[in-house]
Amino acid sequence: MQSPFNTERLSRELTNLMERTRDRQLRLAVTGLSQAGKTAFLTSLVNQLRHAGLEAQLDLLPAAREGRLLGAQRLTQPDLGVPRFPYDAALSALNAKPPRWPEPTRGISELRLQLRYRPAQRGWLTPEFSHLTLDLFDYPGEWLLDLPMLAHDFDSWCQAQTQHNGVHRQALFSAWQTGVEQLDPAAEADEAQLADLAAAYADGLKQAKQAGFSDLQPGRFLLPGELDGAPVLQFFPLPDIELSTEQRQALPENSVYATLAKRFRYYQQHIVKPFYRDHFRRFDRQIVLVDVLGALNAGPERFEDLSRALQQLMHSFDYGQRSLLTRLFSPRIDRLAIAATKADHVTPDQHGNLVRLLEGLLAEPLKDLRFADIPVKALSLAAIRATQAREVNQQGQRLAALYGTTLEGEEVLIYPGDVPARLPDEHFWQQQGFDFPHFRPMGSSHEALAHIRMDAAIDWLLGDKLA
Ligand SMILES: Nc1nc2c(ncn2[C@@H]2O[C@H](COP(=O)(O)OP(=O)(O)OP(=O)(O)O)[C@@H](O)[C@H]2O)c(=O)[nH]1
Ligand SMILES: [Mg+2]
Repeated sequence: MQSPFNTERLSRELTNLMERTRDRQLRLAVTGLSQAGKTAFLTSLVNQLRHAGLEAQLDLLPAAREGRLLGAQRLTQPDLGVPRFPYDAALSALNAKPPRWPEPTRGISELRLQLRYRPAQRGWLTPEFSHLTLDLFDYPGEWLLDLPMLAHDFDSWCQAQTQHNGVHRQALFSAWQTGVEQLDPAAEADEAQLADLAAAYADGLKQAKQAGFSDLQPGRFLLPGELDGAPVLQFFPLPDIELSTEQRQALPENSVYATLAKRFRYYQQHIVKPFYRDHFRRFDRQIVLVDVLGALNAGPERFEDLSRALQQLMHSFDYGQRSLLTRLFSPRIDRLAIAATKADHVTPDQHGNLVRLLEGLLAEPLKDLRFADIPVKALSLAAIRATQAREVNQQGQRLAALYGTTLEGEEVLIYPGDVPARLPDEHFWQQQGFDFPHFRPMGSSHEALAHIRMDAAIDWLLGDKLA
């Protein structure tokens, strides 16, 4: 009879044990532009994990389905100088009467969770319970689009910013445009004039945000925080400068051009870089959230604008060796998810198309990710489901519909429209309306938050660590 203490088995057990102790920490970056659904996703993620093993619906997460995931506790976060992610405030809003969505995020926050689970396979040395520490952070989406700014110098940034030629968007910047056209880049800088023009530019950005545009830089102009009024926020792009590179560089330091270029560089070095160094320096897994449906609802110019903003963003997050982020901060990431959020705004039969549309929107970055051999999963989800899928009978036909309560408190039963399976063309915009209201969250009191495919997202992002 073979002795159970053979060396091969012992060494296997030891390797297993070492892996268990080493790999038990994960930093997850939740990325998405302003209003993409980051805070809702994080709130739901924490909520589902805390209710795992109880009433959370996590059938697509094997550790939960098999009853091995026992729950999650909040731990003291590593960085004591950063506010804690306001999970309780978010839940109070969702459970208020009437329920409200959590507030838009105005600053950075962090959360450390400890997940407790029973390993799937037990050996001699495997403990009965294991833990996984999950580090999460939240920030205003406005700040994320500053990352692509690091790839520019002042001249190329000016060019990129003044290429937006959609009529609606241009109209929002008309006050700034009129002022900047009269500005001579070679003239001596007048502080008050630059401050006024910067304020007009910031105003254009704020209006563009209100109007549903996504491609908005610099992000701190929208949410300046403690930098409000500081000269570092008093710059803007200069359109169509009719000077050669040599002529520009020869301009005196106190010229309009040199002053704006200096502030641009200061913004890059002292605002953008530290934000990325401190928070995106290291993460293991990433989920990119995109409000595809919101853009579809807002029409062709907004949709184009979202597409442009995403291309830029994903280009900066490109994980190949030469990418900007890799060169600057060398994060190591081994898995990525892209998700179309707020999928509860369309009927379930449209979810397949929604994923295909998301893949179409991110086609170029997806190619790069494949080339870099980083596994990617595309899905549609609703972190906090606000509608119920129903069927209605119309002239003997059963049709899919959504039931929910609008933000104004009106109960509605609607069919919001068909999601195109590929990037919409002119025909789509002309022929097919797409229209849905914003829904009020349903409230959950003591239960886990209702969701769509949060379990699939959790499984992809950390399921393998709970094996
Ligand atoms: N129906 C529905 N609406 C959602 C869902 N998630 C987010 N929303 C809506 O989208 C809005 C923005 O979501 P947030 O999670 O605050 O977005 P964010 O990415 O954190 O935005 P910033 O903090 O501004 O960067 C919410 O106020 C809701 O109106 C969802 O799962 N379902
Ligand atoms: Mg937020």
